[in-house]
Amino acid sequence: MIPPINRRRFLRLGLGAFASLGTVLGSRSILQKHKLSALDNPSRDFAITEWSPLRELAANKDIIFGASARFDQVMSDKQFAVLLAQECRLLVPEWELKWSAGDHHLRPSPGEFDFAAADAMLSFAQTHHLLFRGHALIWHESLPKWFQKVVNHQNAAKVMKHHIETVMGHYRGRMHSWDVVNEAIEYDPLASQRADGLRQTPWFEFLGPDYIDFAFRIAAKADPDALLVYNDFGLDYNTAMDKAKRRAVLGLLKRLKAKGTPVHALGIQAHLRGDSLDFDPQSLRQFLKEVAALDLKILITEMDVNDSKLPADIQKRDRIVAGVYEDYLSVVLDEPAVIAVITWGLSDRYTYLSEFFPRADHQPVRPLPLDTNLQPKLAWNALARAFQKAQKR
Ligand code: 9MR
Repeated sequence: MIPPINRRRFLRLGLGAFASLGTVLGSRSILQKHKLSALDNPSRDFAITEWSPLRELAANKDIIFGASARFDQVMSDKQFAVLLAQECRLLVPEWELKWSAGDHHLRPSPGEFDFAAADAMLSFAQTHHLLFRGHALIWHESLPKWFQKVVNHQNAAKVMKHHIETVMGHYRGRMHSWDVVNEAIEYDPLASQRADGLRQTPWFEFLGPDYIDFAFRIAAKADPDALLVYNDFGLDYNTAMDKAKRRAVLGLLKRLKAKGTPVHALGIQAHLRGDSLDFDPQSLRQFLKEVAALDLKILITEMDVNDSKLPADIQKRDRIVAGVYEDYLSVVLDEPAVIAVITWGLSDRYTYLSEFFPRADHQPVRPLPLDTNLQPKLAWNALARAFQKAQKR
């Protein structure tokens, strides 16, 4: 999770001491505003020639289009569920396969597994011919309260093995892919003490850097049919931090491949920012090429465009967001190793961004392809156009 720098943290970091910083930030924010207005091109055309569901437009190029959703959304909102089944070829539960998220607990206690919600989602997926994807087996977030009390150096390997074997075993042969390890590189690898940038998670602390290899080896045995994915964020832009993250992720993947770890794909989350000025097609292409050269597939796993800093005007905002979708996808879909595009939610009706990154003006956020009334926005057109322009895999 990206920690916002609030005033208190700002002061705690000691930055408040620099009296001149206010002036610097002031002029920088004017410059930023000026550059932001350049992001909007009112004459940019998102016209489309074919109104087929995204799943079909993507499938024409052998690309999988999917989205995440939650149990309560799929079960209680019929209108939404219809759209999900219509637009998507793949479904990934946003909470239900994590150890513990929101009010859902896959792992209520050390000895228990509650598959009811994820099972219901799988059955929805099967009824509507959607592939099912698992997220996430080994992650430092969304761990249950008991984890800290129960798991230690002595039993961590056993706990990990038991979790992966039980959960993957339960869905064996029925999953498209699994995020086996999620976000194992530090939020900012530049600030890391370690050259490899590995994040200091409980798993790392208990088992050392080899926990990643260990998890993948157990996973490969538990479900030999599933595509095994390493998933991470912060890989999208040409900033110092994202460049360091790309380097660290590539390093990790190279080490895993050299060891013969059964990792099959990189998941690039692609939580994009509508106000970023740091998108650089060439360096992104290069990164994708280097990943593909390791004989790995690539999945875009959690795409959305954060519009919290964009102008309030909805036409403008939607145009900028759609532009970000189209610019990004036109680059990534040029790489034949990219086999799937998954958005983190399908409709603005349900997006984690409204809780995690609300707008200062309290207007609803608009980061996804469908609006709150489930109508397609320009972002939908952008996805459709990108699939139409893509080469067949
Ligand atoms: O969208 C998810 C939010 O509802 C959960 O509270 C949170 C913790 O489980 O996770 C969010 O999803 C994250 C995903 O699992 C991993 N990548 C970043 C996503 C957004 O924070």
